Amino acid sequence: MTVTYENIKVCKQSGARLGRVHTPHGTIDTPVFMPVGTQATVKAMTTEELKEIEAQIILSNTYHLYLRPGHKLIEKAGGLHKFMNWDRAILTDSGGFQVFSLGDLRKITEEGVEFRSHLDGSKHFISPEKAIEIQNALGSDIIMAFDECAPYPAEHTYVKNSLERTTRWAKRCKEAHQKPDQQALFGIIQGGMYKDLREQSANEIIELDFPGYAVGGLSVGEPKHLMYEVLEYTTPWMPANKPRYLMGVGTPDCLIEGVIRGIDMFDCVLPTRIARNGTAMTSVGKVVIKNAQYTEDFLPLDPNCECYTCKNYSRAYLRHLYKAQEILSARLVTYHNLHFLIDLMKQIRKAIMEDRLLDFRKEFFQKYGYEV
Ligand code: PRF
Ligand code: ZN
Repeated sequence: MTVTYENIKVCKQSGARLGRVHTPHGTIDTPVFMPVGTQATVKAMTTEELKEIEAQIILSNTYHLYLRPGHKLIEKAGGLHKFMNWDRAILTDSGGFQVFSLGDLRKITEEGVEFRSHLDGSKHFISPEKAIEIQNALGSDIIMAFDECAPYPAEHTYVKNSLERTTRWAKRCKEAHQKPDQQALFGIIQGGMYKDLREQSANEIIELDFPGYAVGGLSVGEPKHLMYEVLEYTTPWMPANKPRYLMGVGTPDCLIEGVIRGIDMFDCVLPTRIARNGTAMTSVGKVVIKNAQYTEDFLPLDPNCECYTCKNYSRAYLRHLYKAQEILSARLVTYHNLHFLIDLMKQIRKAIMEDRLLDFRKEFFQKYGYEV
């Protein structure tokens, strides 16, 4: 098998999993946070910097790379790893979620999704087969099935039809996959916030036997307690010997709660996006660096952080850079935020190893608070 999951232990206090995911481009310690590099770049970070902060896997997007610069060009370059100079693992999302987010610009049929490019309005069609063809050309280590993510809220009938189509599409993805020996195709469980539909989707997708499974359709605007509830009953249906990936989730509190409910992998644009808006995640909660209170604050962004940004620069300096719209502001805060989440996962793994993840959660929330 291309990608395998090796369990190291289960936390006696919380049931969380500590493990390793082996890929053709190295081993990933799980639970893991995957920085998002939508356009073949984690915005503002060089691949050398990603290595410095010990990123083991990054995520990229089929939809964006297909539109620009085109998967054929990336294939000519020798694949996505070579094109972007990243020799560690890459996961690509199938484009399903991105295309569905286009609203009026798309039309869904059984065959696939017709949409207009957000770049120039040109017409395109992505089917399950096309999504796999693009990901085969990109050469990422983990590729995702082409799914439909139902909106929230949505009627039971709508979600049922949508998950059943997602199952049919997952089958087509599996049949279209040309490189199962080089790239692992993960299935995606949908079903919205309905327990019976999640169970149906889990059964149907797991029946197709993928090397890993994702929980999709969460973090789409529902209250957090609902997402936790869905995870709580869904993960026990997922095989223990394969990786479990929660798509598009990456606030510190959701990472901890997801791990406690048996998730191994996460991705989210949040840390990189808010960094560019001048917001840092720190051990004592969020720091909005543009606020006047930091004008003469010569402490590091996070006094408890060991990262390059915190070792070398003050909040007052970072505030100045942000106010002056200097690009270094985005770079330094992005570096810190990604370091913060990767370090949080490291602390989570240590807490699982020591059977004290529930104690860790309590301590973390006391310091960080619940706000993102
Ligand atoms: N499906 C896919 N990508 C995704 C999602 C999904 O449901 C989500 C939901 N939060 C984020 N990214 N293919
Ligand atoms: Zn830092």
